[in-house]
Amino acid sequence: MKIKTIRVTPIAFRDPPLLNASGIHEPYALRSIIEVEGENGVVGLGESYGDAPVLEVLQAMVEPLVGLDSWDLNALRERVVQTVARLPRPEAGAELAPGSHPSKQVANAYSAFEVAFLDLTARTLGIPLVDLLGGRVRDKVPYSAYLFFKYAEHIDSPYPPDAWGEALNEEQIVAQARTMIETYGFESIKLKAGALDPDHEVACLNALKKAFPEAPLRIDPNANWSVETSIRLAGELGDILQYYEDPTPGLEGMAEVHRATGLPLATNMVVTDFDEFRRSLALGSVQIVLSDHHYWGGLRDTQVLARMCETFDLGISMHSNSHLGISLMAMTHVAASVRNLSYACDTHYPWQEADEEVIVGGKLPIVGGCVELTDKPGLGVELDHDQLAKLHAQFLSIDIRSRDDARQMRKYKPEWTNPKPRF
Ligand code: GKR
Ligand code: MG
Repeated sequence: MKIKTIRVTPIAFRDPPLLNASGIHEPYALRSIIEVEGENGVVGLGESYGDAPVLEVLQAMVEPLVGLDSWDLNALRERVVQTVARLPRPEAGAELAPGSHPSKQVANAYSAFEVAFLDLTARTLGIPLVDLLGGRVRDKVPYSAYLFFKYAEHIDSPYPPDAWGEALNEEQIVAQARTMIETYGFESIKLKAGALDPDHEVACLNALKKAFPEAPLRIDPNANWSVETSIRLAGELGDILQYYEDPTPGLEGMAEVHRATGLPLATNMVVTDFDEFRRSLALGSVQIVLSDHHYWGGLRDTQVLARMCETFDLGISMHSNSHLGISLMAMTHVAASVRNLSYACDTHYPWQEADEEVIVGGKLPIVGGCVELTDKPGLGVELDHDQLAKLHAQFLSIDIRSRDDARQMRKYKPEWTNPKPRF
């Protein structure tokens, strides 16, 4: 289907004060919503990062893509490559979202439009998007309870505090897990670590094990622990971990931790493209790759990655950043097409507010820990234009233009710096 018009709309939605290795989430997360309209009037949807450097590329793509056929993903890639080559290369920041790194400009712009192109094609054909990916091998995709240490409220948000409350100790983190599990039925638990004292974080994971003995557990310090700390704590974690996610920086560091502990290591930080995949294989750095179609280069490259993981006997699952329902459905469609999906995927979705979804009908249900695919065409969701306008107005009303969790943390702790690793 020939493309008539493209719209890229930056939005901002509330994000709770979640702690991580870099600092703390800002009061708003940024995304871009992409609409690709065909000559038949059908609109394909996409969702991606909303940080300024990414947004610049997405907006620069609007004109070169008009007139292309939504089938023509090779031409899409070519035009992304040409456009990025013409733009100035942004500086790298302190990203926890690898997708916003300058080296990912092509991969994430391609991905953002690939989803929307596939959605347009599938809607035009009247089939679910997953059918363009070879069809579903499962009807629903499992996600995990993604726990964060957090403050009770933001220092600088005009909104009242979120309903989750503070989570800094064992009792509070168990309560957070209980709410998440009771509300969404998650069966696996991931604890975002690298924020507080590592021994305290391990004590919290042990408290989770006690409270939810059946749930597979993961801990993710986002590479904020030294090799030494990672190995020492593995001694206490070994028996209760399903996998150890990015304990320490670098492919070499991860390989050393794996050699010393024998634990399965997962990553969304050291294997973020096929070149790193190759180097990781040579070093034995990771045993599970957490894919993210937003920066791996789309839904079809995620399938290629899954095949590579199968070939080399690695596990595969999915990483997430703060996102809304269009991304959740794109993740769900691709995960439903991956035969060897080995673990429940990550999602930040429960952290987003019910009145800030951009799709018709509000937030998508997560039931029994899963998101279910329907037989509706494309991604199976429609854009709510009033909500889009509201969240775009919110974007225009704030001054955040790139995610910076360290800058936000300095509002609480002016001396905050980010040595890597911190512990
Ligand atoms: O949202 O604070 C966060 C996470 O730390 C995120 O930025 C990471 O990219 O969720 C991610 C992860 O698994 O590393
Ligand atoms: Mg991670």
